[in-house]
Amino acid sequence: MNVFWFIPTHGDSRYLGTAEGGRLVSHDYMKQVAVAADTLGYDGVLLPTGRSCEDAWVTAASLIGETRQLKFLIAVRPGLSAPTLSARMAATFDRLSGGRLLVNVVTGGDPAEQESDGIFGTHKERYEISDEFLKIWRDVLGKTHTGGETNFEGKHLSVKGAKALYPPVQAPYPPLYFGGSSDEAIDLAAEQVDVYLTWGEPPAAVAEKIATVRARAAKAGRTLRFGIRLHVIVRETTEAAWRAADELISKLDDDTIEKAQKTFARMDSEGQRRMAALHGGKRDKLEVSPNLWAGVGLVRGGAGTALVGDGPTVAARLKEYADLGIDTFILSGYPHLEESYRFAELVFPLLPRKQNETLPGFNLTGPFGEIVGNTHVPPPAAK
Ligand code: FMN
Repeated sequence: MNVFWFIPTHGDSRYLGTAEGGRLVSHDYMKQVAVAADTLGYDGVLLPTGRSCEDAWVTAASLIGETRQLKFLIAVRPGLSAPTLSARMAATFDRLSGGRLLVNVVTGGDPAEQESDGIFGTHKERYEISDEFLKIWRDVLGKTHTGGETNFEGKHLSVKGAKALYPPVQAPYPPLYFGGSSDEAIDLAAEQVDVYLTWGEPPAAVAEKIATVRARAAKAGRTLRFGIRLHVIVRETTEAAWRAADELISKLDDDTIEKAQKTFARMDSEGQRRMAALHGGKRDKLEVSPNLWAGVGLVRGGAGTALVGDGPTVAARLKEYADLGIDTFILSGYPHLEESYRFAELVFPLLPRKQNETLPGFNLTGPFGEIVGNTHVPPPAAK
């Protein structure tokens, strides 16, 4: 299992839908979250993209020197930048970070936001652009190792004699992750990306999606890996976890929910439609599958579900997804700093994953905990 955390570049909250307990997401704060994820042994962090986020490339670049092993899964919207520029940025980032770049290709699902960025095509046309973008991007980076130029003439994008001179550390290029649930998205994933990501739908729906993507990839002679994006609310007891879920939306009023749902309804993202359909904007039936809670999606776009429970329960639910073929879990919790610790303490020991032995602290002998009476080390925790 690969376990990732999340850099909250669009804000961090203690209670959803209100500024109460909200937190300034400064560079210092993002650094704290990144350093926590790095030292706790998370494999990477996701940085989203969009007009509500601090820029993912700039933010991630500012965190390279603060971290040692953490990978940066940077969201990139094709259409917003030239594929050659994006390829060169990827090569530079991969070189400067010693091979710690992963790219999350996201076409974007809000026409209003896209138009505000000068992208006026339909959903289908946006995916055509993503397809052409990736063909150029992959070819340009591939040729940094072998030499040669890229010539491509597409419906939307064309380049002549394109090249990048400095190869990325990872060959042929940093792994491509991808999120999107529409038919066009699945075709694109099947043909061009390495890891298909889904938001946290119930296991039966995820199983269906995986089967569809696998079958289409097989037609293209390819195999993909799979990942899932979920929030987590984990506490020492399942009762306490459900109380924490209720608290998270305890200051959220109905007007705010309605406003958010109206915005989601104008989007043309199939993935967003599937997320919103889980709760229909109503608070009364938020446990949409055992321990899977859709409360976050009442106001948050995109990833809208959380696994709720004590450590063993959440670990068991994650293993359920793993059994379906998911190997990468991109998690988050509010607030992101404290919850990164909470999840690592309560769930990491229960997951089938290798501890990174190069991490600071790994070789300390422990047991951990403050010395008792200046003399005795505290007894080991009961298992
Ligand atoms: N869209 C963004 O604009 N920015 C993001 O950072 C972003 N991150 C995503 C992360 C995951 C795990 C997934 C599954 C999707 C993400 N998306 C993001 C949504 C994609 O842009 C997707 O292309 C969009 O929902 C429309 O595609 P669809 O109609 O194929 O679902």
